[in-house]
Amino acid sequence: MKNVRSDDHRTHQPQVELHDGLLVPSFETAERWDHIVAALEASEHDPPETPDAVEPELLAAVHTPPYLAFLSEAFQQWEAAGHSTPMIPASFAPRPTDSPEPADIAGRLGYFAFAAETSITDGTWPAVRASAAVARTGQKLVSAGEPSVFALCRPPGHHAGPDRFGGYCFVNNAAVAAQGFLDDGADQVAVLDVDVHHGNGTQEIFYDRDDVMVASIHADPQHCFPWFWGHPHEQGRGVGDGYTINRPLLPGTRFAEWFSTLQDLGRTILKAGTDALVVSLGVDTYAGDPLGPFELHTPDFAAFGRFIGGLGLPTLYCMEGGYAIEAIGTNTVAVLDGHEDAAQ
Ligand code: SP5
Ligand code: ZN
Repeated sequence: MKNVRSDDHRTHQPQVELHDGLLVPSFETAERWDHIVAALEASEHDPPETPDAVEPELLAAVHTPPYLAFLSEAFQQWEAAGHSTPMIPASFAPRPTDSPEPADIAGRLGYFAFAAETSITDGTWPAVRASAAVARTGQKLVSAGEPSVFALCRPPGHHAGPDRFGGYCFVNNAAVAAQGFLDDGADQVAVLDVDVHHGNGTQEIFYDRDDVMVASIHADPQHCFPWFWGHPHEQGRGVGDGYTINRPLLPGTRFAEWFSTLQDLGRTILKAGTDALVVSLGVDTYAGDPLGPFELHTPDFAAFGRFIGGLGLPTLYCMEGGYAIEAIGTNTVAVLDGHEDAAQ
């Protein structure tokens, strides 16, 4: 399977995150990307494709212009205010809000954030743009006839909503790809989100729409981040009613139950007349993951990939989470190899 990746992710170097009341070393690191690349290279995957820049208009189709302006200039405004520390939001706007966007950078930071574990640093914005470009380039390859492509996005994207960052995500790469499929001729797209955390950002971006189905299987938000989204009653709104599907499962869930739920989502996606599939591929469902309470093992990832390959849909995988650093590459490549086995 072709893969798309960019070294430009490396400028995003979050040092610390707020975790259980302490600033600890970031879980989301450049090293995650290195381990995935090492596993790709060890298993004879195609040499990488490098991305073309992502069109600003496409970013603006899934995010608001004020939010994109904030991301692009945040760290410079922070420095101009005399800071050199990472930007960590500490105050949050109610939603909905009638408040205008604050002028002060600390206020802007909270206005466009929903969680405090994610920091913005000097090189965040170029890395975020490169990550979206990786997704867009992968999507264009699939739209041009490549049966399946892996977009090695970093930072991840599925928690990023129209105008909020959090959960290590800034621009929603999967949403960029889904919108890109539509722009390039698809009528009906599905995003299948298998990261252990609910993809609240993707859900919010497409909540009112019937051209992108968003289906997510994740740890029950009663027990797991992002806490406030991902319940079964969240089903979409207006013409989008029925096009958001949430299947939360309890902490401790093992492969058998996870997979039967997933098969159900796969059938629903096929029935919707899907032309192209975006898989938000988090491997933080792994039993050894420090941030996910599910109990999947490496062979389970291969079985998952075989199932997706068997759906026979043009498929783009976008990398999301996965924090068991020693296993992230093996598990990710197990999915891709499983897919190729089934698709042949
Ligand atoms: C893309 C992605 O996987 N983002 C995940 C972001 C998770 N951030 C917050 C995690 C909070 C975990 N708290 C667990 C407490 C265990 N003692
Ligand atoms: Zn996750």
